[in-house]
Amino acid sequence: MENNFDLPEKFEEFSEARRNGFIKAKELKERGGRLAGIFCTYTPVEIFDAANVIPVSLCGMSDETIPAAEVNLPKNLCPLIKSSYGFAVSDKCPYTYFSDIIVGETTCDGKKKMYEMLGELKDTYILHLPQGVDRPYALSMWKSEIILLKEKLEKKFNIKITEDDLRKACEDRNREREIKIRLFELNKSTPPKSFYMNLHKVVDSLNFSFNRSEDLKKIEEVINKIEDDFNNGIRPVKESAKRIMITGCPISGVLDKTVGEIEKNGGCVVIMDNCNGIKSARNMIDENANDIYEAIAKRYMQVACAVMTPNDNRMNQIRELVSEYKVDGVVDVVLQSCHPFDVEKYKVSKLCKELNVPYLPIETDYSKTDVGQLSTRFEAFLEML
Ligand code: BJ8
Repeated sequence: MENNFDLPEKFEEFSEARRNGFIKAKELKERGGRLAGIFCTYTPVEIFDAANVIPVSLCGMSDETIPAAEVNLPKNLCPLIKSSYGFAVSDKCPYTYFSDIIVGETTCDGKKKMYEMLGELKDTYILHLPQGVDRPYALSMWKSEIILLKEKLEKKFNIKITEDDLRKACEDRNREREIKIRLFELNKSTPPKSFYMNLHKVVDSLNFSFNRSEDLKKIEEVINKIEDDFNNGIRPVKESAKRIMITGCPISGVLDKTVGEIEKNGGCVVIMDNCNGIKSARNMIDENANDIYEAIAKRYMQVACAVMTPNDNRMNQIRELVSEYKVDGVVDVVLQSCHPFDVEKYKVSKLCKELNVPYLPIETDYSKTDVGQLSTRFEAFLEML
């Protein structure tokens, strides 16, 4: 039976955030504002906030621009990389168009080489991430990179970023993380308080926010409304719905055929541990630390991504979330040709076995060709739980 996960009318504006953001980006530029395109959860957004530069997410979410990308990029590359480059090279992404600067990181090989090509189209700056977090020099290296980014923005925009600006930005972003976590925690209850498709639309709207404090207020209103409804006996999700956790690659480009199909087939995604989900909200910055740059570096080094080796943070995160969200089954979504997450499936499957929680790995791309096949696999997985 199909679940109804339409957003209540009041919240429909969250789905529109990306589209409305285009107009806001244009207006911002007309007012002389500054915009930066970013790609990754390792990006220390506090530096942009302190520089009064609005960071927007540039990750490609559709296969529409992949043919344009494949003119210059190999076909057997992850769709997220091809789509992102395709939007830039075909001038189809207003955010890229209006960005004063693009900032990427040395994460996976495909992305870091693609950034070099983006550099032909826009001023592109690359932060160099350490390859792992267990080396004694990793923290000081990453702190130096964060300071270099600050200096790059100061030079580019002819501004001075003060420590006070930075501390204020850290406080604000910590508050934002707390609100996002409150939103995710709605689904700790039994039954969960919302389908994940709805929660995703709300949280994703922040990737295109031009007035964070106002947008966060709206999100708090949504959280309160969902809680009030639940307390008044409204149950959008059945108690019998199997509780699914999604892990793996970012899935904005395959959301409908993963989360959507799971929820249409009678499951409920209670949490996503990936970069579209709770990964970007976990771990706070120590706002009162003497060395605020080091505090920022420490927080971002805890991001649990398969590009790090070892990546124990991800395993610990999965272990905690499976227990906290009472997960019945884990779905590991790997985008085609994503070697870091594909290889790491081995460790995730072993961990799930140890935790005694059924595990379903899937590999997909941005096309629509496998929607039916995925739906059948989710149906069978949910039945088996
Ligand atoms: S912190 S997950 S946003 S790197 S682009 S690794 S899917 S082959 S996106 Fe990521 Fe930052 Fe990590 Fe998150 Fe694979 Fe594709 Fe590479 Fe990707």
